[in-house]
Amino acid sequence: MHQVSIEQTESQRSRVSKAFDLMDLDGSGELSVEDIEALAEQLVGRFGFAPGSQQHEDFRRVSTQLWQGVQQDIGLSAGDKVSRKEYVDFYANAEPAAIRRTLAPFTEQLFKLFDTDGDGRVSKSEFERYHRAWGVPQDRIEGTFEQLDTDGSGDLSQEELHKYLSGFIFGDFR
Ligand SMILES: [Ca+2]
Ligand SMILES: [Ca+2]
Ligand SMILES: [Ca+2]
Repeated sequence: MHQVSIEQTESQRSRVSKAFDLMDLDGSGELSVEDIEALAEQLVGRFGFAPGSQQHEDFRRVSTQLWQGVQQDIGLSAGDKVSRKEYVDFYANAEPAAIRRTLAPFTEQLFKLFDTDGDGRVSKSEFERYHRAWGVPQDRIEGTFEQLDTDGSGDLSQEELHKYLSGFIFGDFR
């Protein structure tokens, strides 16, 4: 039993570490506010929203909130950068509720970007549209969608999308 839990911890650490790489856009080995701003620019650009648009501004705001949340979680102050070790040590062991709190404003905003018809659900075609812009192959998009649609409703709720984003940013599907 003990053996298994060590392995789980190790694989969780490696997932969080990969998520860190994804966020550390300039590859400096530390997360800074510049990384988060660049990530926000990149994401919004992929959705096709121009700099200065409302969507762009909203997204910058929630990205800053996400960044502040990460710093608070880890116990740093405003100007500090976040090292890989600090990030992994915290998020590999974080409670899902803590992650949810940190990620919520970001998830809600990103959900609005996905949900282009504003019906409160992300349909498969809304999900595909975004991922095609990243050049993700169709079979992988479909596989991911099926995996995320845990209740099999054929579309994604905010809850289901949250798990996906949580995996990207903090290294696990929760
Ligand atoms: Ca960096
Ligand atoms: Ca929709
Ligand atoms: Ca669903």
